Amino acid sequence: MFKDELEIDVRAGRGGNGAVSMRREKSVPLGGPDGGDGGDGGSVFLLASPQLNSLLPLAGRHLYAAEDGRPGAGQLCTGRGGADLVVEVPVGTQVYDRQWGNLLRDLARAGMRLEIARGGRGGLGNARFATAVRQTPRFATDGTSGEARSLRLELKLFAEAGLLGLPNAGKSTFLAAVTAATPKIADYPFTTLAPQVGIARLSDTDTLVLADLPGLIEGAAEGHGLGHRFLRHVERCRVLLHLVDVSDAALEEPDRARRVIEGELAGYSAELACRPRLLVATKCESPTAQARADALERAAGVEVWRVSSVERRGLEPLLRAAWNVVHAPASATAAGGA
Ligand SMILES: Nc1nc2c(ncn2[C@@H]2O[C@H](COP(=O)(O)OP(=O)(O)OP(=O)(O)O)[C@@H](O)[C@H]2O)c(=O)[nH]1
Ligand SMILES: [Mg+2]
Repeated sequence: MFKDELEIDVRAGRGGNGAVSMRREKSVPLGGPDGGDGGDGGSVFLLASPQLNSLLPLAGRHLYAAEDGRPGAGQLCTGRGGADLVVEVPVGTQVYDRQWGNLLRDLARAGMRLEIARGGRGGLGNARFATAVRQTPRFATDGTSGEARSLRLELKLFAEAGLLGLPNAGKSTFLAAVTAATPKIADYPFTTLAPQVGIARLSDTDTLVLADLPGLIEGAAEGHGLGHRFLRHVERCRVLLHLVDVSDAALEEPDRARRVIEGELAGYSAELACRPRLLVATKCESPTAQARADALERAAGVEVWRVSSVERRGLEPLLRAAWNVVHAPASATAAGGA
């Protein structure tokens, strides 16, 4: 199961009240005030964790509340502070205020921490209010309440390269061939129901994070099929690998398949439509598949990368090309586009 949208409430702890207390000791008959302060309430934090890649683990609960501070006590005892609550969310989670709809923070990197609701302050004990003219104050202040917020969390996966294509194009097989990921693969459309991420190792130092998406179909931008709602996961990809099946068993003529996906990208957002792309002919094994790849290249007018995930052919040069786009200087990437 995968979840990329979630609404939760967060509430920080209340500060403990300050205490009203007078010192009582045999040796000190007229003891002064000794009421201690209340402890501060705990805050709620969100922490971007690379261990998670879905919001699902958070869905079991609606309210995330930190602990209240304890009240102060006599003998100048300060109440214990309430414990903070740290809620782990997947890297790439965007945090919106549900009431106002604005983006509060994009937890885009592992380890990013956001104080989303600050704990209330502890109240002051009566000892704080003693002065030369008011030696026995009989009052203290209450702790303040902690912040509370309603949030909408939206996960946009963090991958450098996104795999796009019609259902059955061979996206998941490609991901499985170049990374340690084990996506479900089958010879029917819509095998992949949720995005999957894998990391390809090109060398000891070079890696490429790839996301496999459910297949897109014509009309996806208007909500057909599954693909459109997952397209946001490639919004942050620096390069898109557009996979087209050129085998005898292809469901669609390759150039038409290509144009369907191009159309859906354009329908989704102009920004995504001009993201750098590499056009990839998959299942390129037989001579007829090679011929179809050649025809695709002529029709598209861009270079076609020929691969076979099953025979493990053409994979490394394609990964290297994608890596080069990702790591190209920003200006070159912006000017690129395929
Ligand atoms: N011969 C051959 N078959 C392949 C290759 N890559 C994928 N296939 C087959 O194509 C079918 C679809 O592969 P998937 O990887 O599930 O395709 P997908 O694009 O992820 O499909 P959806 O998740 O439905 O969008 C499976 O039967 C695969 O075995 C390849 O390089 N060569
Ligand atoms: Mg798939």
